[in-house]
Amino acid sequence: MTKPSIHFPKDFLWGCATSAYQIEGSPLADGAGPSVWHRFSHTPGRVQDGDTGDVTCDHYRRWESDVDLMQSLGLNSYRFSIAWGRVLPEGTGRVNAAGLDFYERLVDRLLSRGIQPMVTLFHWDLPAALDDRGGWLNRDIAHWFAEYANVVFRRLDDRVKYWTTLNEPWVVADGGYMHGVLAPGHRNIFEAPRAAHHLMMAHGAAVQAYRAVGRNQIGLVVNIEPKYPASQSDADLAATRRAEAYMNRQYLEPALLGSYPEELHEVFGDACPKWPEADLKLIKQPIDYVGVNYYTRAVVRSDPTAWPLKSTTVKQKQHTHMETGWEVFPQGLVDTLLWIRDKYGNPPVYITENGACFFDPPQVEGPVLEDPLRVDYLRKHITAVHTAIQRGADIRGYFAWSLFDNFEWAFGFSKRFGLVHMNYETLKRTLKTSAHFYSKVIATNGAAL
Ligand code: NCW
Ligand code: CA
Repeated sequence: MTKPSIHFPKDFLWGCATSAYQIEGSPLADGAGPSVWHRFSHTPGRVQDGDTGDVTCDHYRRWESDVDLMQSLGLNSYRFSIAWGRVLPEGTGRVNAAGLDFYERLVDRLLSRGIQPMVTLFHWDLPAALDDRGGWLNRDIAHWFAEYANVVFRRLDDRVKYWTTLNEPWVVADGGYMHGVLAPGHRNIFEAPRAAHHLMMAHGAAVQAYRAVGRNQIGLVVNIEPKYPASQSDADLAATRRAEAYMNRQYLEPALLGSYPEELHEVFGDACPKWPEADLKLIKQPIDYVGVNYYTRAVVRSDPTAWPLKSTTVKQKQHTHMETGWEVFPQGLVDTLLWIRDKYGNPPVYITENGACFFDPPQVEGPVLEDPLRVDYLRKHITAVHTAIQRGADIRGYFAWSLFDNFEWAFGFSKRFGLVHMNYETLKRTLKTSAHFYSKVIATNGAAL
């Protein structure tokens, strides 16, 4: 018996994803203004081993050969982000032509190689000048973001079909304002829900701006980590709902339904603000797709001593874990995609990130680096996407995170997610087995799984 071969819909997008600060390097080149990540990484103690994005993959200078590399892998799409501070060095006001030119050349080269760009406007590198004005804590940021978005739309919407406002607003609010492990490094339960709300207002304002000038598709990218109760006790079930409201529904619900989950009151307590109806109206703009970043799940147990959620994640020892500590759980991707299908009216969905962080075994010899755990991860998760499609979820594309190993935020270069290995001394790019595997999956539209 051979298993029936898998085929994805015609016109399915197969891509890889990256972000500006993680791969570009040259963060201040050609008139760019510094970002909060530039500041944060240059603050001693903030990033592991003192790593910074000053050079990283040097993509800012190697973009041409990097696009050739993507073409050689057979990608039909590529998801990247624009550094706000390259386009508007002070965040608002003066446009830096050289910054826009860089992205325009990149888009043109991608298109000339048959690769559709999917452009993210914000993947965490807020201009430092705006942080000085309060950053995500200042309500005005919705206007600042729409101004920036508008500049980019006017220049590139004739060629870019897929736009994203924000990447993973939860990570910005939680890592940047609640726990302080990501830029700008605040740890304040009163700030986190404000930052989250202003992120969502910025999303809404940018979508609104897009409807005035844009002709194509715009969406929001959220990280979804499905939550499963550790037991059926009332306490564990309630803890699971809290965790899921905080991480997953806090962003999808206002964007798609126009309200915040009730459970946020239990999460934030006295720090839970009440927002004007007009804000929620702004946030709930019709969007063309939902972008889902999926890596792992969490099994949740109630724990009254744990700040701030009063719950903890129970490690599932029977399963493989990534170097980030994340459990490998492909069924969670099926569950997530079916949950979105059912809860939000089956919107078009792109898997905008999915991938694995493992140490690559040392290269013995030859041009290829073996990464069997990553191959296994990709095979199981892409198969999960196919299962969800067969059950009626409207999935339009899949982007592997990441094209190369890169600057993994507070972990610096210690964590590798790439299908292509990066030698940070020589900047040589070497394909891993996972890159070859993914290439075959694309070439056969899934049959090689
Ligand atoms: S949430 C997260 N990631 C990885 C990142 O490379 C990508 O930019 C994100 O969209 C892969 O997918 C998302 N990384 C979280 C980093 C948290 C670091 C916390 C450090 C604590 C010491
Ligand atoms: Ca290092």
